[in-house]
Amino acid sequence: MARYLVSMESKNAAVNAWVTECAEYLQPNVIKWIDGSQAESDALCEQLVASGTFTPLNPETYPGCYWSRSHPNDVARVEDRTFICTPSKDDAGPTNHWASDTEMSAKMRTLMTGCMRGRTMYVVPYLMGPVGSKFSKVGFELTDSPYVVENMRIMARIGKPALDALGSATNFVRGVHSIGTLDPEKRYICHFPATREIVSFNSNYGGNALQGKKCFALRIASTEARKEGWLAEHMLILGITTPHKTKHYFCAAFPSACGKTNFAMLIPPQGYLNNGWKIETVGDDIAWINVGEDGRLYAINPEAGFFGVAPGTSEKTNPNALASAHKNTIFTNTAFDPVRKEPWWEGLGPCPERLVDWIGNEWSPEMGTKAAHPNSRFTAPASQCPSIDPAWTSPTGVPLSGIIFGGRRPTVMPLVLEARDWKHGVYLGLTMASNTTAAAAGAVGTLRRDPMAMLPFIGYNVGDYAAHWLSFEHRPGIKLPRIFHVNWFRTDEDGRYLWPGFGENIRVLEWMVARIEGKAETVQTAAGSLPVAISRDGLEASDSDIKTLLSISNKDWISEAASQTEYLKTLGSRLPAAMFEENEKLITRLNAA
Ligand code: SAT
Ligand code: MN
Repeated sequence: MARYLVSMESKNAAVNAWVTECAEYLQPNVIKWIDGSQAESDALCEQLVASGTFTPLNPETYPGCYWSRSHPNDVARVEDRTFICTPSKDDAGPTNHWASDTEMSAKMRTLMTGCMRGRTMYVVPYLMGPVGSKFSKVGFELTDSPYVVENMRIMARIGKPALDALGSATNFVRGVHSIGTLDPEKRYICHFPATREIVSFNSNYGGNALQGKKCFALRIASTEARKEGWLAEHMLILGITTPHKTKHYFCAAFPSACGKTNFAMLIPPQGYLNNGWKIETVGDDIAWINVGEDGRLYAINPEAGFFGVAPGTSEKTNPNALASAHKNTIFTNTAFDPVRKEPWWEGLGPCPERLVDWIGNEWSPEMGTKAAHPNSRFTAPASQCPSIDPAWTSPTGVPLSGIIFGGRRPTVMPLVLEARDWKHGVYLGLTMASNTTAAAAGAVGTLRRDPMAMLPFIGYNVGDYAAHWLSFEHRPGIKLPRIFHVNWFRTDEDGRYLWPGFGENIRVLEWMVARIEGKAETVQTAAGSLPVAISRDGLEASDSDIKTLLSISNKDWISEAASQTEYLKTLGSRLPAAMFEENEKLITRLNAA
């Protein structure tokens, strides 16, 4: 190439050819290869401060931390601008926005021609998964956003570990990202599973722009997982140690902003701590799950950091998240205390005297607006989490004893129920629903079905996805974990939460562990198996609330089952008949009860 004097820092010819080809149409002024070093990070942060994108925080209380604001129109994932690009619409299925791969590819090429003019293009090699794990995978993100580079540095293993893992292989995920003009009308988040390509344009926000996360680790990876016989899921991973020193790992799927981070970092109540219970964190958002040689499922966390929701995070609700985010952390769209030079958000604690809100204006409580955006985030290294599990970087992953599904359900769903078997568990996951949150653009607080909390992230046809989950039952020698459904968000008629949540959620895990260890009884209901009782020692909850939480209303469930039937019908012709059969069995059980 004549126009760019690209010094190729990779020894991989396929990488170099692709970077050169992209630079030709993106037309950056400068190309900078990211090596992942501290010196490189220091220089980039200095540049981000000079340009006003980063405000350094208090070096005593928040060393190495920065406050940042996005464009006010660019604060969440944009599901209606997110596309799965395949030859046939049927491959993307009824839950995705589809575009023809050839058409979208050509369109993005045209739209993005020259978009990096006058800018630096950073070449970010990144590894998803622990160093040395055969389950880890390599991607490259070409981006003109130093903000993205600094976030990727926390969220993935960037630079050398990725180049080392790739070696001379050519199967890296090819990602192109440009801030463009941030024009929401021309915002595109495109996935090309067949060629392992990701293109995102006109957004600088988390899930749209940090391509390792939802784009690669969920949408592209889920497509590959199906072909290769594993699972890429929107799940936290936690370990629980019992007083008799047994340890169990769980994966749990909740939609965005439903408390995955809090659950993954749960601090048990004092009585539980005294008795020797311990919770440790492997990951808070994504799990890649493979079948081990012993037939058990093993999970790795493909990420290296947390991209957690700030509002509501406090010493009381999640001290581990706060501790993780007290150094080397980027705060995006929180409020800023200009006196203490600290971030602030609703729910953190007392409101400081002076505040700048997430839009950049002086703010006071009388204004009636929120100081921090409801989807404001902290990007923090997972290694800084006090509860991080010793096995969080284990190349083999951690063996799973249980899989948990859950959502925000003010009614219908009990605190916990156990699936009757794998098929029923898959059905519970596929039909799970939740009240929407601020993590995605759109209305907040309306009930939507969200299969396995993967609705925005399944990279292929949801019917094939259900079939893939079901197929695990037939794998030779498989030892499947139990499947549970939980609901921390049950309310009474006045909207009061019946369950205290947070640390007290360990009581539900305790019951699950007892089930797994064969030590707890259940009540069989039409909906699934419920606890006879859960431990209430030291729990502040009334008998009647507990009774509501641990029972089902047949009347409510009959309409729930009918709504599930209607939902299954929207999932298209590839949905396995087994899912309709589960629905029919549920209705039969309810009618017999
Ligand atoms: O998609 S993000 O990574 O920005 C956050 C989320 O919705 O889980
Ligand atoms: Mn998520």
